[in-house]
Amino acid sequence: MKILKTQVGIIGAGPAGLTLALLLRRQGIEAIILENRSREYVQARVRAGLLEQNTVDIYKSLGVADRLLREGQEHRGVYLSFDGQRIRVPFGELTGGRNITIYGQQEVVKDLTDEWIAGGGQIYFETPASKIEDFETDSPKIHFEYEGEAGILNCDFVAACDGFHGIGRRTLPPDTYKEFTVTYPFSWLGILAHVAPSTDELIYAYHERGFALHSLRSDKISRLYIQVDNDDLIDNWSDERIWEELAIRLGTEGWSLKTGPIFEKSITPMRSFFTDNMQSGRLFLAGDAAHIVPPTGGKGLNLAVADVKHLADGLAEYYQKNSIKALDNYSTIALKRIWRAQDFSNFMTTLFHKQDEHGSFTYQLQKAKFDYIKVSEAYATTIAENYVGLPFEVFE
Ligand code: RFL
Ligand code: PHB
Repeated sequence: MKILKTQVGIIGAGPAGLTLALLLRRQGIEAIILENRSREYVQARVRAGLLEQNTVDIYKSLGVADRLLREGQEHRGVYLSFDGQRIRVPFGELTGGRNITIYGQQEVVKDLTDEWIAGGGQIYFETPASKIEDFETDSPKIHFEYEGEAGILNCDFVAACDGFHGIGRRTLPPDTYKEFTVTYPFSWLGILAHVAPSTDELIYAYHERGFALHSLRSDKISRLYIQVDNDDLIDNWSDERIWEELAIRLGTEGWSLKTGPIFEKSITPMRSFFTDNMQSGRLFLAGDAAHIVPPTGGKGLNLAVADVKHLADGLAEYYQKNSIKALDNYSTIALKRIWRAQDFSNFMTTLFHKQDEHGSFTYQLQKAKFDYIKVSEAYATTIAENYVGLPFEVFE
């Protein structure tokens, strides 16, 4: 039996777990990370790309933003398109200079893992945590399996940063929380392609054939998405059909879409999910373990980072001042931002996806919103400030 001991036992080496580990190290608090998958697998997982200002600021303060600042692209606005008419919402003027940065999640994960290991941090890959015990006492235990051997990680606190399918949420006593789930009647087909982006900033588009998003990764790689039915299959979508559909949905006068070889293709269902409590005793949930938002607002990774910022603050107060107050408040503080993000993600999703017949009542409401953004700085500001992410002080 392998026995380990640390102050904070972290389950999961996604953005939440890795960011938490580095925030704790800065406070002189020890942590060990257990990760189910291999290092190669975690670093190849293609997901998010949009980092809020808060997230970039945290990575700068942790000294892990060199590559992000070099290779990531700062965007000062976003294009919104409706029935072929495209407008731009500038962030600078509307948010007092806050921006977003486009940088792939797997690059973030690589940078964080390298930094954690370079500083002597312990991380066990291919080590699934199977059970969390005694979290209502001062000495919780995480059971795991490593190289075919059973093990126990003894710790003061457990941070379940183990994603939507992890064991953390299932371990919370059922009478301590309520779950909320909304399944949207559409999915996203996402691609990565070897082609220069056809835009300098993201384009979110409503079209009568469905939503489309043009995002990017670098000068040579584009990331694009289209709305498909929930029961659609990737095999129905040849590369040619995907490019044709994207060109139609994103199209606007005087603009054309560049195409190139597609090297990644996958379908993701859209859902909102969350729990109204993220802790019990010495067990804390963070990131996708506690909530999922549809990706239309670009909020998932950023919420994960915001959660662990609050968790790290609470743990620092415990170890430095022997006070449990901030930790007790963790869910309450984190949930304020999570509710805001749920609302904004739902707003962006329902504004840009085809939900009902083109020309229906729902469609007219969508169009009315789009037309209002064009004429009202107040409305555009609401979108801009949510999109770049509200500062931490707003929720504290
Ligand atoms: P993760 O990244 O899922 O990491 C959890 C880790 O826990 C491990 N694990 C376990 N380890 C040990 N023992 C167990 N029993 C374990 N069970 C699980 C897993 O292997 C994994 O490594 O969760 P985390 O850290 O909370 O991070 C959340 C983000 O990954 C997620 O919210 C975003 O990717 C969502 N998202 C986006 N977020 C943004 O902020 N901006 C975006 O532009 C954006 N676009 C997206 C997205 C998600 C997408 N998909 C595929 C769902 C676009 C897409 C298409
Ligand atoms: C991405 O670049 O993958 C991305 C960007 C913005 C979103 C969702 C995904 O809203």
